[in-house]
Amino acid sequence: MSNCGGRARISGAAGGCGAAGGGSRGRFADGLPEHVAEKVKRHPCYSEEAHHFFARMHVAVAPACNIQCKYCNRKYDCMNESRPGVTSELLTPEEAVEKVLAVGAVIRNTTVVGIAGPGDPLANPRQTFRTFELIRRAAPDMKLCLSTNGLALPDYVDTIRELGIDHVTITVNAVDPEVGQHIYRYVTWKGKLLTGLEAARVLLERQLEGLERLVEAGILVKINSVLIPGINDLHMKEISQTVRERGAFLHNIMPLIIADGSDFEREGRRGALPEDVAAAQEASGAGNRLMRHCRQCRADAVGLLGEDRSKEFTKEKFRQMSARYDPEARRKLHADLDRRIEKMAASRRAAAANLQLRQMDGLSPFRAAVATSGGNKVNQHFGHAKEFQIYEVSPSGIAFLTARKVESYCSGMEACGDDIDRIGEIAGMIRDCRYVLCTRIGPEPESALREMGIEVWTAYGSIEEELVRLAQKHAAVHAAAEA
Ligand code: CLF
Ligand code: SF4
Repeated sequence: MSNCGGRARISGAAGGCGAAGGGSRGRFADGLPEHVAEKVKRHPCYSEEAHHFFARMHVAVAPACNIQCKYCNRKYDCMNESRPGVTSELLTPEEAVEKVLAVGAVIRNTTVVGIAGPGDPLANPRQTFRTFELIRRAAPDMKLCLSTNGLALPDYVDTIRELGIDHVTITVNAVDPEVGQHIYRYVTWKGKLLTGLEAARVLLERQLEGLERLVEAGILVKINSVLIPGINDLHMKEISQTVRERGAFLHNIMPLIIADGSDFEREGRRGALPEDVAAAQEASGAGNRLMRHCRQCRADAVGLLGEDRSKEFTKEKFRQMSARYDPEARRKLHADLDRRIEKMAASRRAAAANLQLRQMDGLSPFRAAVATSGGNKVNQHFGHAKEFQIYEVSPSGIAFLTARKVESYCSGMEACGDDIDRIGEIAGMIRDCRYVLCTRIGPEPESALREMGIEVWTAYGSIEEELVRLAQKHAAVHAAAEA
């Protein structure tokens, strides 16, 4: 398995790779066995590089849940993989397959179908497995992915393997029942409602048993952990170590977002901040085995991780779609995207080499926020950006740190009023950055950013190439200031 450097480092010299082993064949070979590399190379959640090009979709077929997390309001989707406050349109297995064929026909770079709710997929085994079975027959080029709280997992490992489900996520928020007892209101187990320590102990035993058995069966397992300030923030390192020892492939530390109507809202708890997550990631020591590009998507998510196209595929809409699911056209596109990932990897290696040269000029490290809608390009107007990808540039390379969602202040449909409050909120989200890269920006936001010490770099093109150009300017300015 991969043993590359930390922070999904994009550096040839560091031998680094993406969150799950990078995107190029060479870099897969650096750390991952071939069969594992094959599994992750088109999975946007398991490979940081793949997520720029390949999309996933979720089908919401699983309404029930068998536990009650204190951060969850069950009016909405399961929060172990979803942002709070989102309600998905429930589908039958047959409708789900119809949707998969419609999405796969229109968004041909969709390579993964996940079931992540709206409740727990394994608390709804009939619907979940029937759906996977139908998809496997109708669209065998789709990878199958499952996300669960893990309570029922040991009972279904054989079924998961037999159905060819290659990727499973387990949400593990504690590896000590003393901690877990503060996270779960109850667990329903063998017809009983368990609470407190006993509930947390049973859930943990089942999660770890499920993890070990999946690993034995050769299935890649990702662990999601919801970081809850004051409860498990300092416990993340232990979680990371415990699950890695048992063979988990990847650890994803997700910030708690307080859901309306949840126990945690009533308790007056606060959500996790980007700095809480960064500190936990740093402490976990999981290095490249950390997922840093999760977008906490919806149980009916569609599209690249950074975009949400679910509204284009409501039941009413996908039923009327006539586009044909074309396996050959999909195969060609996927091969083409593989080549673009290769190109991106080469460009990252070149960037790393270039930055090493710049070290002679005294390049001081800096962070940059990139406005992008995917494709590994700077390609968004500042006001249209719905997220910023945060990179750190230093003499040892370019490191992808994380993606931060924002609410864009300009729809592009009409003159945007340069909403100062919204601009301030966005600037606050990227305040640790020295630069922002975007295709264009208005004078108001540019001056608001400058007041915060953030400079604007307008460009259109490869993120690495633009970051290298920016680094050259940054180093020159630095050298002039020193002189
Ligand atoms: Fe979906 Fe999850 Fe599979 Fe991905 S999501 S079931 S592993 S296909 Fe991905 Fe979304 Fe983060 Fe989940 S960005 S919330 S990690
Ligand atoms: Fe909610 Fe998901 Fe927890 Fe169930 S497992 S209570 S649906 S967050």
